[in-house]
Amino acid sequence: MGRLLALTLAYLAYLLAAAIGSERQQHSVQHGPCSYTFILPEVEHCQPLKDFQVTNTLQRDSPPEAEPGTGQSKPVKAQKERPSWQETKLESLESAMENNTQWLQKLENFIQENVRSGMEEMKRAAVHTQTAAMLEMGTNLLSQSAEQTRKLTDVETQVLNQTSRLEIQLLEYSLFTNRLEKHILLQTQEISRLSDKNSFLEQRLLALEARYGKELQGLESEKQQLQELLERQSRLVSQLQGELGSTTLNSTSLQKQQAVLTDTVQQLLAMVNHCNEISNVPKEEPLSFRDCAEIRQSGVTESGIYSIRLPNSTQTVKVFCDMKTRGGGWTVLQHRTNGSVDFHRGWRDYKLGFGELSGEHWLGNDIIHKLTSSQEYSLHVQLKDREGNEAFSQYEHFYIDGEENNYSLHAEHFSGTAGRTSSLTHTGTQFSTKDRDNDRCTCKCSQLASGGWWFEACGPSNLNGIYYPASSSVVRYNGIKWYYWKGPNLMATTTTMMVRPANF
Ligand SMILES: [Ca+2]
Repeated sequence: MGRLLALTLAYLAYLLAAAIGSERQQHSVQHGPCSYTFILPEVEHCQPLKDFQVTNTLQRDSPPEAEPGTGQSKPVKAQKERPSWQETKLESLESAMENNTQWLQKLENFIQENVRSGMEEMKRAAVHTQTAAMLEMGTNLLSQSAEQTRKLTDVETQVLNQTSRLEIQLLEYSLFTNRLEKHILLQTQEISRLSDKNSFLEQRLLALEARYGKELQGLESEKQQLQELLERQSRLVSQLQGELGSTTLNSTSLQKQQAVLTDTVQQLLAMVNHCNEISNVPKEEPLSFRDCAEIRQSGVTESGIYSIRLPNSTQTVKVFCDMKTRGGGWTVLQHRTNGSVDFHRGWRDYKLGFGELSGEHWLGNDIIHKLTSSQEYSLHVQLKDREGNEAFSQYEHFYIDGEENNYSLHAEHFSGTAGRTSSLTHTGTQFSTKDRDNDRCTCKCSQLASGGWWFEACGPSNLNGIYYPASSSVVRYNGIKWYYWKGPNLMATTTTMMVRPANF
């Protein structure tokens, strides 16, 4: 194709040159339907150079057939034959013309073939492209059609389903309506039957009323008589009930009199007991002593129950005074001897005191606080084991705080024979009972060890633990304890805690 284009361009250039030189001498040649015009060189008006040779301005497809010895023989021949140069020129032009004609025919053929083949190729390509586009469009249309068909099918299915549901519902409604109609019919029949029966019964009732009207009147008068009789009987019953009530009252008053008599007898017995007790108790001192020490200092030497007036208070309390131990004058705070009193008690009991002054008792934390905080007191702890061995622990400075500080313990300057180390916990330990846990244990010592005491966690002593008899052989951890004397468990022990002014 490139070559074809070059040839075409060359030919066009030639045609252009011919047009430019149209004023010059032209020669036209008709070849079939085509005509060709040529411009011939005008040699007659110019003097050619020596080395210039006029040649055909047109190029041949192939070089002219070589004539042997043409180059050198031409001038010779010209000289020999001397044909006119125009004839020669004409001949050469004719031959060139022929060559050109042939060349143009070839070119035309070539162009026609190329055009034909190009057109066919273009047609084929166009057909191919169109076919592919058509195929693609067809495919798209098919797929769209399939999609639409599927959607239509879905819609159709839904409509069918809906329709069938509606049909079923309609059927059910019609069945229900039929049943209702039947039921209504039956009810209507029943109502008519009942109304018939009702009218029949009404007629019968009217007949019966007419028939039994007289009998009814008789019965009513009889009923009135019976009512009157019933009222009379009721009045009689009321009278009888009144009589019964008065009889019961008499019985109750008799029972009350009996109870009063019993009380009187008990009071008399109590008075007799009290008189006996008073006769046993030594003569009380005037209520001006603040503790047993003052009573002892007043000359009293017999142990027993005495009244004292608490310091800075008008309150008088009864206490047991030990007038024998180490010079006497001891106010007893606590005493255990036989286990007759339960010491596993709550906060309030330990606050106010409990037990028998002449026997086992706890004087009471409020009294102990008021007494020991009024001046400096010593504490004496007297112990006796089940074999009768005695020992003591003494604290020269002793007092307890008030309830606001949970009766905290203060006991210092220890001495004595009941262990080389003090069994009382250190200063500041608070008092705990089973219902008031003030110890330093995550447990509740008062519940574990029993009784109320200055438990730390839970500490080496508890003189308010459970009193175990001498026969007990198992070691208990909730019994009476004064650890540094006899270990964790004292049995059948006698204990006494008592205070006396430090300067006694
Ligand atoms: Ca605790």
